Amino acid sequence: MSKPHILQVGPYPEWDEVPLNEAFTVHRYFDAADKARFLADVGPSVKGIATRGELGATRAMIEACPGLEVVSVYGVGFDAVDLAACRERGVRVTNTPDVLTNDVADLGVAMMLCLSRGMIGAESWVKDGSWAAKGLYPLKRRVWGRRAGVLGLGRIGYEVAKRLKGFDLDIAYSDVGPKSYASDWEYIADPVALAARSDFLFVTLAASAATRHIVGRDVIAALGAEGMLVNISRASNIDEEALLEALENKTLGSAALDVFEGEPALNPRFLALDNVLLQPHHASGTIETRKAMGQLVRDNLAAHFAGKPLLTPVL
Ligand code: 8YV
Repeated sequence: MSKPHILQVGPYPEWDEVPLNEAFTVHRYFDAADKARFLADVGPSVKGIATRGELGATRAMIEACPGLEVVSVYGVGFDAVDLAACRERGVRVTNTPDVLTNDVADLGVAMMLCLSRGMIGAESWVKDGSWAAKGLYPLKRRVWGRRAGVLGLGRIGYEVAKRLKGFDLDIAYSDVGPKSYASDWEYIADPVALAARSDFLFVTLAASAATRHIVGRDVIAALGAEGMLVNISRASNIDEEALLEALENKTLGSAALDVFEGEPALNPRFLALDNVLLQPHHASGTIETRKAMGQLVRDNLAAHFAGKPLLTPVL
């Protein structure tokens, strides 16, 4: 039996490339010099798209593949997939929820600890000889006992809150409604009010058109000069211009960010700041989790082409 043709939008680790190529005829979009021409050439044979969370699948890509049946996303976030285009053509969409939840939550909490305690600067202080030459490292801010807000108490937000509880933080959250599984934590519907009572504000919302810039000037102002914003979701959830201005003017204390508009080419203004911790969108980036994500991408494709139910359907 001939192998289904797959359009692979971005690279995967070797341990995923090998089994993907065994099971499918793979067309590597990211290697193509002339993307439009490549799509015109291979599109008619493509039945499935394997993509990454941040790359998704555009309408142009979807429309270039008239026989497309399924899009399998390596990531929980599917905001970069044109769902309307998929719906119009009856294309199924899958993602990789659950397997990455704990790693993403770990990185969010690690960023809070690292930035609050000044660990990056402290290491430089040791390595560049400042400790010996200048003496003690400047004092930083405590984490335990302070107030944390979690904006979006889905799977990842819940795991963040659970971890914060271990650090004796006073936790509140915001979501479309109170959650039955969060009775220990205060529910605050309004993100501005949540920010106003938080020292640390975690953004853990699934991104969509409805959540675009949900963290705007008002939320950032409410978090204030002593507050820290932690984003492990998508850049589109934050008004990045307002964030940069607030960090530059010090009307926001600090920000720990794993995601950026236009990443990996982030706004160079971020690089000049001394009140940020910048990470290269790697909250799910552990070997264990990425192996599980790759497996789930392939299992969803295999299930679809075997006529079986999808494991983790989005559409
Ligand atoms: C991945 C992600 O970094 O799950 C998501 O939505 O953004 C991340 O886990 C990304 O999808 C890998 O390309």
